[in-house]
Amino acid sequence: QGEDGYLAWLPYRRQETKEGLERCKAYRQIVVAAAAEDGGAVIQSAAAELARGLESLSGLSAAVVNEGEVPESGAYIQLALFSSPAAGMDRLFPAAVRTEIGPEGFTMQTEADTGRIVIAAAAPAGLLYGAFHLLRLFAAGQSVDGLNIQENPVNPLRMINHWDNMDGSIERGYAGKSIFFENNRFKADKQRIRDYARLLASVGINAVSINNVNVHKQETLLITEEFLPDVAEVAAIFREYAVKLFLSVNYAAPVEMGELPTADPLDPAVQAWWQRRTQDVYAAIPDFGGYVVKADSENRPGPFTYGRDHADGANMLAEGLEPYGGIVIWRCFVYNCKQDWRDRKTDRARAAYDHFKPLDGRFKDNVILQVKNGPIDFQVREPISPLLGAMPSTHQVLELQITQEYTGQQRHLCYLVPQWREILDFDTHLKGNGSTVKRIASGELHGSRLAGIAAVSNIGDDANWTGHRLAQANLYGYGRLTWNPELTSSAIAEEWIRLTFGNGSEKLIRTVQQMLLDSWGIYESYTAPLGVGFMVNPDHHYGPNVEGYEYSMWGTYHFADWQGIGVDRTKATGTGYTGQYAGPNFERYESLETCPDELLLFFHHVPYTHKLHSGKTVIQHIYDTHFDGAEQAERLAAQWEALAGSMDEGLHRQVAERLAEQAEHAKEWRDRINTYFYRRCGIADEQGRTIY
Ligand code: GCW
Repeated sequence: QGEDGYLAWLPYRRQETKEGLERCKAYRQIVVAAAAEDGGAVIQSAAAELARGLESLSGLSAAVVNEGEVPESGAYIQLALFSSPAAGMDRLFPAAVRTEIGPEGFTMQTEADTGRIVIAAAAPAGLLYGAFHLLRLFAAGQSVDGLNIQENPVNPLRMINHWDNMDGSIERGYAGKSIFFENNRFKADKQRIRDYARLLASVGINAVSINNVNVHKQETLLITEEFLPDVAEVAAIFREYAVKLFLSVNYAAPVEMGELPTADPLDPAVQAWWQRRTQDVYAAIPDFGGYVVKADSENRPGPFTYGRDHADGANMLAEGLEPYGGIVIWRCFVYNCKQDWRDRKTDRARAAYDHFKPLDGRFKDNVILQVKNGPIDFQVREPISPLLGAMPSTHQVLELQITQEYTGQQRHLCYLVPQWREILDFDTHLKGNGSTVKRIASGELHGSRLAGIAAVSNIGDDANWTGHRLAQANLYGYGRLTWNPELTSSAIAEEWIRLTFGNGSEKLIRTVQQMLLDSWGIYESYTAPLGVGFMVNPDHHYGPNVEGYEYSMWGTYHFADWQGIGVDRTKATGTGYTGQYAGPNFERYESLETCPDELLLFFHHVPYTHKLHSGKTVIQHIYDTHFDGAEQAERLAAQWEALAGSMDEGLHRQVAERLAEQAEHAKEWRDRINTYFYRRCGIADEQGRTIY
């Protein structure tokens, strides 16, 4: 049952208990009560998923039947749109319930006398999400008696961004090659894309961009007649699973394709060019999502070349998309990547806010700004970007990174859901207490029409999608959390484990859950102390290199000298970055007394002897966390070892190998970091452990 990991969390393992098995056996007929017109394909996917899942869970055949063939007696599952005249709909779902269900939500009830389970929704996507929800209950061995569920996704946009190139490579990909492209074309075999669409839909993802935000020569042509037929084919696959397709576009496309001398957004010829191209795109894909744009960022072209700003640039594209209901997702990852390391005034952390905040109110209504969770770049620990929520008149989405660029590259275990929970729970105080990032992401805080979360994918064509088998938990968790940011990290972990490994061994479930929950903290402790980032090897970003970026142009410094370390970003004496935060957060970060330990060196430059709230000095904290982190990485491997025999051998070995590598590599991190700082400051470890 999918031990190679291809089925990920959808293997629907045969139920282990008699009770669980009986339950699945009872529900092997799926009745669709909905008009076949629009959304028919999505409803068919929902029904087919239920049949496939129950067949696998029960070991008996299951079937989708027409309304006319409704079984006379016995339990069955019914999928019904509110608009359908199916039996008992008004009684089960009175108006008061229906009004609570949004366009992608669903409601579900088990009828007491018959055992019939009815999933109902306003639109097809809701039925699909309801189907996967019900399958999760069956697979987890839970009772389905007396169900009375109402669910709506909290975030309107729940998106995955791919950084796939058409040559088949994936920027920051750690799980093989692209499932979309090879040899500068689309892959002929689309089966894998369909299987991927299932995975995404099963956790509620509703949008995907398939090509890298760094749009190179070949990818620039994705919006042309050369590739639109292929794009349309892929869009059609995703459409069956209610996932909208987006493309990343090259801001300088009219120039790079040799069609215009300029890409100036205020030039009417440029505007007309994009309108025409966009018209072509919609002719091929009527429900196309829109464009994702990385402009004026890391050497990519953009409106700055023409003396225009980002509002000019984004609005020009938005105009072309507007007649079709398309949107522009404009990234805010804009900073000076040609900084002189000697220049202590320029602070990369400030850049996004400095560039975009003044433009609030100038963007068209179909533009969304995409803001990375931290002000620098997906480090294991960063403060929350102060730009999030700071533009009340502008739509925003939060950008997260599922691919583990800076968190172990899927060779180390790092379950990121706890980090994302922290981000979402962060109180910006922008509109008083409780102005959390999750309320900004959902659009609720500022009443935004467009809002949500996007994240960089961690999958490739490795048999198990994510390289490290346990890294599947991050993709799963991202979807679930984006659907409902109130779900806890531990509940999501348990769901994923039960779906992936089955319910057979309580020991396995608890062990893997604990490993996942501990892993982010462990990774942080042997890599980046107290909010310092970028102590990694340049370019590929894997492995320790304390000064790898210290004298570079990328603006990512820690300023360690013989006396101290950290970046003074205070208003009083530093770069003034703290001033971008609202009142209470500004005060908390500005003052050494109140700045939380884990972010201390992000905000302050302090002597190695500075005492933390924990009571330790900075240098002793560095030593302790690194010794401890390496030990804990070893413990992870040992915990996994104890599970040998409780799962397929090949699967066990695959993860064991990665954990062994992690434990070894954690020692390298420990010794490099500890030795570097010991040599810098000459202060001995209080416990006299070996430092080189
Ligand atoms: O994290 C950095 C990566 C780049 C990436 C960039 C971005 C796609 O190192 O590889 O480019 O961010 O987010 O645009």
